[in-house]
Amino acid sequence: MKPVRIRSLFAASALFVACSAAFGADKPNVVILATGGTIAGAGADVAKSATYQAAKVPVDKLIAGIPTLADVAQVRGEQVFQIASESFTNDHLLKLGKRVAALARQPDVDGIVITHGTDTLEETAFFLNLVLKTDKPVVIVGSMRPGTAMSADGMLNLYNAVAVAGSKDSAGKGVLVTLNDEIHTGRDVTKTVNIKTEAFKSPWGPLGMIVEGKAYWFRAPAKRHTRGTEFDIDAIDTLAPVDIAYGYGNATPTAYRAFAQGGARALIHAGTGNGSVSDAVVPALQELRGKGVQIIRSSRVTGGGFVLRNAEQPDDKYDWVVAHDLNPQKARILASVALTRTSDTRELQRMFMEY
Ligand code: DAS
Repeated sequence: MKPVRIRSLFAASALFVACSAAFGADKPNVVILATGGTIAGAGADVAKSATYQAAKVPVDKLIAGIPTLADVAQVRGEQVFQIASESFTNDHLLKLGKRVAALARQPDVDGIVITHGTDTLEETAFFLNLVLKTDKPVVIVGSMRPGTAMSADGMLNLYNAVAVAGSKDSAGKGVLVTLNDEIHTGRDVTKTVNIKTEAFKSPWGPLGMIVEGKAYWFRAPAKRHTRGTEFDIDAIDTLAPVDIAYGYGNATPTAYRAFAQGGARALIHAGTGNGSVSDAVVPALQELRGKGVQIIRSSRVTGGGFVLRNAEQPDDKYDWVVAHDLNPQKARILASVALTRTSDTRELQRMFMEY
């Protein structure tokens, strides 16, 4: 059999992509907003799936690397940032959120995908879930391996994210996160493993699965989100500074005082057990509360369960807030958004129970 000349093979696939795009007119319009991360990473050795540089591959190359995207959607890309997500700031969240909101208002946009580093993906997902007033699918995706590594997961994760974002069934479910064939709510999902492709879990389980480009749904979010939110990204120009301090044996008040000194309007206590606070720290938190700093008890124990008000600490007496089932990093996001609307403890507690 005569060997197929690469040129003709390349021409054939280019023709295929062009045709697919042309025939895609009846396909949903999905915009991919790229921010960086491992899904845009590149390494020097196919055998090294954990040694690479994040945030190297531009969005157009990510799209070109998956010709079959044209089977599920008309896709175009925007490079919003090109950073590793551990370097996200509140300003990045606001800029990204405002861009997503603007695109969601466009009648020619059916769904939005955000490619993102995995380290703080859960924070961005919860933030957008809180502030985007849209029913349109917004799907955040990352990968645990760079595209240069064997068994890289980014290509299929991105294909799946586009398929979910282009599906009418995805509408009205809030901000979604898809990796490793699962679909999670941006509210619950968290990174539980730092070096495997099965890295993301939700304490209350995924919403569904995506298999061969088709979404299968098994539950719906129970908390307020997107269309049902009282927060509006277009009315927020600054997020409140909120910091997190860990609880552990031999803990001291130093970090809490330093954060307050640095301007924190709320402190998230990542407590032991049910958000417990060491006797060595309680007086400092009471003093800081007296100076107007909100104290919010979360727990370093994650994976299911929640901090119960007035159980481990007299929250009513101390005028403190409990983060309910939100882990410390998610509690920081909600506090940063909530404090743009109120400093009232009872109102803050309502928000932590409803979102
Ligand atoms: N540093 C990680 C980040 O950008 C890489 C990744 O896993 O995406 O979040």
